[in-house]
Amino acid sequence: MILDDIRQYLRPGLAQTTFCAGCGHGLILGALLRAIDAEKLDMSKTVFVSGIGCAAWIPSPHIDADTLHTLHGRAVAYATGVKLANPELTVIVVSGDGDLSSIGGNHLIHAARRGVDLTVLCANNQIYGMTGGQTACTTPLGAFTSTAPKGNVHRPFDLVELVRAAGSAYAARWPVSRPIEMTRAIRHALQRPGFSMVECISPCPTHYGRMNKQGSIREIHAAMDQNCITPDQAAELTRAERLQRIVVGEWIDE
Ligand SMILES: Cc1ncc(C[n+]2csc(CCOP(=O)(O)OP(=O)(O)O)c2C)c(N)n1
Ligand code: SF4
Ligand SMILES: [Mg+2]
Repeated sequence: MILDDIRQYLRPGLAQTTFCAGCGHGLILGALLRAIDAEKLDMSKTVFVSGIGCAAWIPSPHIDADTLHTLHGRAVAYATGVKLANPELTVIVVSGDGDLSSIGGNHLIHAARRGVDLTVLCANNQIYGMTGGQTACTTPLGAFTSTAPKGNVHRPFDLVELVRAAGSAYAARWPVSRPIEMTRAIRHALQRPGFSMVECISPCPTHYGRMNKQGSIREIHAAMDQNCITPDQAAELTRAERLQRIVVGEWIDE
């Protein structure tokens, strides 16, 4: 697909994005727009909802459609309201790991439990990027953050397992270094009625990368790619070992 095809979805007049150089969030925007184009979504009947954080800027201000940039942690609650008010709308939530699974964790699991017809993209950079790189509920064990200078002592949520256990019909996980798979997963999530979540693993070189000495963005992408394993490979590992890897794929629960 040529760039012009997805440029049509961008809000006119934007000179540049707000993301730092090397941030993965712009790649998630690209994957989302490619999925939207492939699915031929009617932008006049699509609403994008985000909370607060760098990831919340993925849809707003970039996408030329109705966007709700809401309170921190409340994106799923607003999205649920939009869907209930007008069930004909396609409602897409795009927000960060902190926004969706820390402060907003209850909204996420209960929307999954109720099967609210939403497509949720969680941009997981394993940290609170916007506010200075604090530990999140997704930060790996032992990782360095601005609030864990000696290494994080708490194990992270597995967000795919979390929403599946709550009742999500569809969940997927891909890093931004696998844009084709990520785009395909977003398409599948859009096609499926009920609650769907795609966890998009996204580097934050400014905070997480710097604090964990991850090197250049090229090295970060290479390491992310090497860290990916399939669910079959994950089955051979202990939970602690699994949480240090990126288990990629899609999980469909009818
Ligand atoms: C009620 C409330 N608490 C805290 C904040 C401060 N705050 C803004 S964004 C953010 C974390 C964002 O992290 P995440 O959703 O992971 O997005 P990222 O910036 O990492 O992409 C926090 C704690 C806030 N805006 N409102
Ligand atoms: S602080 Fe991190 S998450 Fe935020 S824009 Fe910069 S690289 Fe991206
Ligand atoms: Mg984050």
